[in-house]
Amino acid sequence: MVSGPTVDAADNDGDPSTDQFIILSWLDLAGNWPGNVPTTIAAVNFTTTAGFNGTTSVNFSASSTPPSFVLAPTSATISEIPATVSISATNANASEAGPTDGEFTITRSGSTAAALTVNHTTSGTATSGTDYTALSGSTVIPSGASSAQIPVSPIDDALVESTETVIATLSASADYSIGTSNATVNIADNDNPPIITGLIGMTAAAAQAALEAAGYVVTTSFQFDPNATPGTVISETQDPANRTANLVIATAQPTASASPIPSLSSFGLLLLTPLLGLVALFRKKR
Ligand SMILES: [Ca+2]
Ligand SMILES: [Ca+2]
Ligand SMILES: [Ca+2]
Ligand SMILES: [Ca+2]
Repeated sequence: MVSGPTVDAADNDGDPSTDQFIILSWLDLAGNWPGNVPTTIAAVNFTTTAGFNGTTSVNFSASSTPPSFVLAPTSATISEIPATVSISATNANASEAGPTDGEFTITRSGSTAAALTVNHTTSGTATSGTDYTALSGSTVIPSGASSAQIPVSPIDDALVESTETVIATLSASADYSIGTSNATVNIADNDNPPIITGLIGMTAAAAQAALEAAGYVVTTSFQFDPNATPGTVISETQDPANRTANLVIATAQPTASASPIPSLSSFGLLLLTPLLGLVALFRKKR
């Protein structure tokens, strides 16, 4: 290269500050021609500036040519394809216990020459700033790197909660296109519900509501009980560590009856026994 780059008075791209030129070589065509035409007079590497996307042209011209010679230039085009960025959960299991961080990772395709800022938003059932330290909303993939990590740091509170989600979603930008746009980190809870007392004798609905409000998942089973009002709780178990509770609910005492069934070839006697349910005894008709 003889000289440059030098700011050019031309404006080929709508931005007069960016046009530059370089002088590659002076050739003495009358004397020491370096070889047969076409010939290589220089190899030039172009690097696009950070944030450049799209295409631009490189034009060639000769400041003078000797008689009977012309330069027949063809423009070159430089294209920059925006990186494709994706997000994944490289540790999807965060926990209040510890606390133990989760982690998102943003990766990019293509050149790593320049740093790339990737913007993102958060959603999910976990509350930003309450259940976990709020994410900044933008992450820089440094120059020379093809990925960057985003830690998700749970805040260990005393609330009984279910496992909650943090969803990070990449935001659109002219600087990149988006591949996988979102990922989820789960935050496990570590708080046990208290034992709830006084449930026996309550209605099933009231007892279930009290347990669920405390953080239990409630199952129910049923039992004949001649001494209890149908629909009331007659016994219960609670397992705070597993957040489960089972309510045993009294059902109506069925009316005992016994009748032969003459149209069939057998007759039966139905015995209804409290607590043990329905027992049917049959005897073959002779
Ligand atoms: Ca929460
Ligand atoms: Ca929480
Ligand atoms: Ca906790
Ligand atoms: Ca909690």
